[in-house]
Amino acid sequence: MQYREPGVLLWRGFTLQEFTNQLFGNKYDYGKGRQMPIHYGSNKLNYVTISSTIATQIPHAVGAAYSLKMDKKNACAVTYFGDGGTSEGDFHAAMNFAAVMEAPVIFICRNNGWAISTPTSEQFRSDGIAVRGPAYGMRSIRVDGNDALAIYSTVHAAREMAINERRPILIETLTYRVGHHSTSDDSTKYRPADEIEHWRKARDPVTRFRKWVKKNGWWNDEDESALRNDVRKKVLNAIQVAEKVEKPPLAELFTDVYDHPSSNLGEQERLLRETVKRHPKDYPIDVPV
Ligand SMILES: Cc1ncc(C[n+]2csc(CCOP(=O)(O)OP(=O)(O)O)c2C)c(N)n1
Repeated sequence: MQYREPGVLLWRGFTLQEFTNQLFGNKYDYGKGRQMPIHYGSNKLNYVTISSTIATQIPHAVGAAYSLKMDKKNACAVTYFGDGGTSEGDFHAAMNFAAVMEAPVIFICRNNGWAISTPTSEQFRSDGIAVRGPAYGMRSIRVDGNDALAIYSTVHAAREMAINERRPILIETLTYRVGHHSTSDDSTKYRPADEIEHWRKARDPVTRFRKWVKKNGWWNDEDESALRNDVRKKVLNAIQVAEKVEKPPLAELFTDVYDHPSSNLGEQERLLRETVKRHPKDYPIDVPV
């Protein structure tokens, strides 16, 4: 997973409280407070922890898919990445490995035109990403990434192919990153404001989907404001609960990587405990040692 796919987790049933526990790094966070915010993961929901290190998850997904194939499981792996991720060596190694080993994996590339401030024109000269699939020996589907229904039927078809034929497939979703890359980015510094406004107003995928469900009589303004109020309340409640939960024990900072912690790790733990003891005012008392 990259960092723009919390929707997959929501869809699979990750609760708002589970999201919030991760954001607050409290003792119920499955990552034990050791990751940056938004790095969710769930064993139960088969969702490998988000990786901000661009593209590292792509070969991992191919390995997972190959293992599913060896175990004759009726399942496939799915991995997500941006256009920026395709400029990494990991992407190319993963694509080739998947094609040669015929691993049942769906690669979903979210081509939103920008990798932070780098436009796709400075990243590749190919016609987007979809053409790379056949070059490696796998099929590709290019789809309008702002059309929710088109995405649904594309992924549905891709999953059938990956599982029934036990082969990889690449999906390129064409879209535009209307938001800044992150809260520390100001995208008006490197692209025209009217371009952003055009996509925000004329091409917004939520507006488009809303129009469709309204036209079919499945949704109206009252439904929408009721849903918004309900979700706002649930989010605020989840925050209030999560912020009161104590942090994971300090000892957890040093577990789960090595079977036998190395001597320098032991030294770091000793130094940390000394520091906490020496500066009791600077460390919250709710951190168990
Ligand atoms: C290996 C690595 N190199 C650089 C970065 C810094 N970085 C963070 S996001 C990003 C851009 C990724 O491109 P894309 O997925 O297209 O991004 P977005 O659409 O989110 O802007 C970069 C270069 C990183 N996280 N990891």
